[in-house]
Amino acid sequence: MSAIEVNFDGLPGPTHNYAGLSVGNVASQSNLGEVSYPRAAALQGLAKMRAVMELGLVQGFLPPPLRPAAAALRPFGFKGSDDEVLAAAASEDLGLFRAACSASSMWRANAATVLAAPDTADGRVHLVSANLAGMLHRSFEADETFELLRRVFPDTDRFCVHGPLPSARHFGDEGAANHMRLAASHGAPGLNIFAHGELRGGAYPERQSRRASEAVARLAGLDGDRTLYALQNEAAVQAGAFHNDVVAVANANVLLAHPEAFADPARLYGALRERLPNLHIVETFGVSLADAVSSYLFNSQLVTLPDGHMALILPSDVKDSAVAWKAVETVLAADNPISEAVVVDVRESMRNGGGPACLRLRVPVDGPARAGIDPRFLLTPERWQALSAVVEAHWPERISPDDLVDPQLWAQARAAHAALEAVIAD
Ligand code: SUG
Repeated sequence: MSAIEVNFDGLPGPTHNYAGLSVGNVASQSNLGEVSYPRAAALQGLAKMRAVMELGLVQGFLPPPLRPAAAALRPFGFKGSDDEVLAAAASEDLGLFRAACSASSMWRANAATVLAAPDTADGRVHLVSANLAGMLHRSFEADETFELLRRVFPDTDRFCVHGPLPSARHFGDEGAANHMRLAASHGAPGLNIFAHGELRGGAYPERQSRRASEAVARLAGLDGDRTLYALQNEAAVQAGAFHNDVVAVANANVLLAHPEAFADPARLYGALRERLPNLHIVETFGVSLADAVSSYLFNSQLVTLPDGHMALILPSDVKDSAVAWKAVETVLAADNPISEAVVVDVRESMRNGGGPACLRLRVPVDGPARAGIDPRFLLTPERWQALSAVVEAHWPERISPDDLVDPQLWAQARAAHAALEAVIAD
């Protein structure tokens, strides 16, 4: 089997809510305090996974960790049973408590940076768990993600799963959201592009540090000649594109990018063209940074279909924006490998700043590596049905901000988590 890419989608967890936790994330901030619909969020996520499977692609999923995370609160001095810990945190430090309730693990593009086997020194796929040090609620995910990835990729002859970098702002690492790979095909040696921020004093935090990207490249043993670092454009970060995957997406030999994504696009594109002669750089014009951030046009998944063409998997919000949809039509009509647009509804995730590309972690594998993935995390129609049934039975229909402190919600979330684990173990 030739090399393919498996998309592992994060399943939105039963505590999905709008607590406005992410400073600099326009959607998260503007939906603060709104009622959320966790069951709909998970079913939308599952429908997207199904749509990708139906394109003939291999689809995986990653379950959410248990939330609220009483364990994450204990280091702050809260004691007693899990309910006692949660109740004390809710009354003494509501912000910390809310961070422990977030279902933000659904955005698995932030789980890890994945380095393809043809690019690494030892020929294994390397996954470097992200520390997500820039946001408190997201930093709680890092160790659990490391554990989960070791479970999903147990074959150490094919995969090397690294723990997160030390958790400090100096090493802020947001995983695959700030990494792109370009190559003649998934199985060919690639160019690894790390898009990073810098402390420039803007109002919104720059989450990915260059030092972290360099450490990731070092850990995987990437070839320095084929590794590029690109500074994100400050205007893009301050417009809400703190993750580069909100303004650019790459697949094989195609890069679709907003003209203002990078601080120095001419230098980056020149370096890429020099190293990859059959590269297509697809730029859109007439879409402002604000349009890009509100529609998440560039947060589409760009995937290679079994017939070799590429499809863009877009959030329905792109269809709602005349200017973004016009850009899609222009891209489809132009001379490039992108021939199809698939529209998915991931509105619950979008309202917290997560589009189709945020929801998935892409893992390039050849035949033996694919066989080394724990099959319980790969979707079949039957497993998809079983997951949907668990969600229907256990995920709360709606959560309003006050519900988060209700012990009944905590009990429901624990039952949902146990039921999901039972399906995985089956
Ligand atoms: O880290 N939202 C996420 C969205 C992540 C988007 N991921 C990518 N672009 N790859 C974040 O800001 C909101 C949670 C809240 O407000 O409750 C949140 O964490």
